[in-house]
Parts: sequence; structure tokens; C-alpha cells
Amino acid sequence: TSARTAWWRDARFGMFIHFGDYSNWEGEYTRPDGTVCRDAEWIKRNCNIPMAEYEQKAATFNPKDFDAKAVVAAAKSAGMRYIVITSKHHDGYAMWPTKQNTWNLRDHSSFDKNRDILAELKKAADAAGIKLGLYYSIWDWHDPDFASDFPKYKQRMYAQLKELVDNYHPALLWFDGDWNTDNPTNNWSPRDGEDLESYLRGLDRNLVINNRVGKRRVTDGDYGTPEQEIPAAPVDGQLWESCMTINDHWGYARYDDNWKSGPTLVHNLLTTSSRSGNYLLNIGPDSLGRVPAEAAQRLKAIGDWSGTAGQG
Ligand code: FUL
Repeated sequence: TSARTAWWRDARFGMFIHFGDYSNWEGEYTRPDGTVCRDAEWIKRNCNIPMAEYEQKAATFNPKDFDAKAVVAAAKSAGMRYIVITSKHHDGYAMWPTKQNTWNLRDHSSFDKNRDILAELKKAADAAGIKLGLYYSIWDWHDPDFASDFPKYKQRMYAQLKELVDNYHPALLWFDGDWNTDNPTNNWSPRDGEDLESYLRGLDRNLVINNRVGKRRVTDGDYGTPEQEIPAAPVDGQLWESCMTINDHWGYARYDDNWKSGPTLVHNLLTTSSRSGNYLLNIGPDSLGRVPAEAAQRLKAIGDWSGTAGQG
């Protein structure tokens, strides 16, 4: 354990946010034949939406009601100490005005061109004493170079990550999509992970980085990332963080009302904590960027129960 991870080890509880152009589908795709396919952040792939149609839908994405202060207040009400938001999920769509392509919230949406939700969130988080982390998917379904010219894709990915570190000064980077099997020539290797990690540490030596930056070995990144489960014990003394949905989806799905109860969430937080892990509880804002009321209520219930809300 290093000084770098001190704040993170102390934090115990964080908010995960899955938010992207996929949120605009609200979990449902109606096929040309009228049948309906349901999924959330994987909807493009799992519902086989043609790229042209997917891009058209993204052009209508207008999360005008995204309210960074309300998001931070919701996190604070639960007693959460950090937030990790998707800057780019597997569909490749960047939630900040990247200069590397136009597949992003400023250049390919109906959203206010003067707004930048990552900047808004950073500002609100700083004001509340909450750390901001950024999720970034290595796997990319949109960038044509991902499958055809992986070195070129990697350069673009490095450039995007430099933008994120330079412009938003995240405290943490949460990688994902290290397991892609699209093409044997672009399989993320242990060496790719080591290279990326040292590049990032060169940009900012204080960055906390999860293990999916590499191949999830104990030596990759700063901590392990069990998903939708609370492990009985740490692996080889490794730091860990359990990420979990608050209902049954990461991204917004309008029909998903399988919300975990307040007591269940408190129980999960305590179980994780008692085993020295962190709990990263996810919410998925809707197509307009609003935090679902059912999620906000449950976050507040956790804070009310534990009595830590607002004490920061
Ligand atoms: C997984 C992803 O494929 C899911 O969409 C989600 O982001 C989860 C946290 O990680 O590996």
C-alpha cells in the first residue's frame, strides 16, 4: 500500500456513473420488424444496431438536464467520497470534447456546444471535497483503427487519455475492455497494460488506477475490480473495490425497476468495508441526464442510516 492510494483506501464508498449516448436509447431498441430488443450500455452490440442508425440516434442525444451539483449532492447524501464516471464506454463515444475525433458529446449530439459535463462534474466535486475518477474503455466498437490498425488506435487512445488527465485532473482512472476478442491482432497484452500504466504515471504520479489497465494480475494497477459480487477475502492482500449496479443495469433502462433496497445497500457497504474493500455503487442517468428518483432516494437512505452524510 502506497501513499498514492491513501485517500482511496480511506474513502470506502464511491459512486459509479454509467452515462453515454447509449443512455439516449433508455434501454430499448425497436427493430425494423417491430420487435423490441432490450439492453443498456451494450445495446449497440447486443441488439445489432447498424452503425449508421446508432450514429443517428447519438446525434439527437441532448442531456440538457444533467446537473453536476445534483449528482454530487446525491453522492454526498449517501456518504460517498468519490465519483467515477464513464468518459468513454465500449461504443467509443467520448463524453468530453475530444480533439481526436468527432464521435463525442460536443460534435455529435444535440447538446449545448458550450457545455462540458466532465468539467461541470469536476468543478462540483472539487467544491464538495469529492474526488473525481474517469472510466475509460480500451475496447472501442466505433474507431475503425481498433480492428485494422491497432498501433494507430493506441496512439489515439493515448492522446485521449492525455486530454483527460490534462483537462480534468482526475484522481483516478478506471479502465475496462481489456478482454476484447474482436481480433487476435489487437488483443490487449500484459505488456500493453504495463506500457499504458507507466505512460499514465509519467503524466501524473498520483493517479490511482484499477487493474483492468492491464490483464487484471495482482501487479496490474493499484487495485482489483470484482464486479457484481463481494468476495470473501482479498486476493494476495491486494486492494479491491466491488462495483455493483443499484438495479439490474449499469446504463439507464427505463423499465428496470428492480432497485436494491436501502437495507440491502447498507448491508453490502458494511460487508465490503468489513473485508477492507471499497464499494462502488452505480447509477445510470436517463436520456436527459437526470438521476432516477428511485436511485436518489436509496442513496439518501444509506446516508441517513449510517449518519455520515455530509460529514465528508
Ligand atoms: C463491464 C462492462 O462491460 C459493463 O458494461 C460495465 O461497464 C461494467 C462495470 O464493466 O466489464
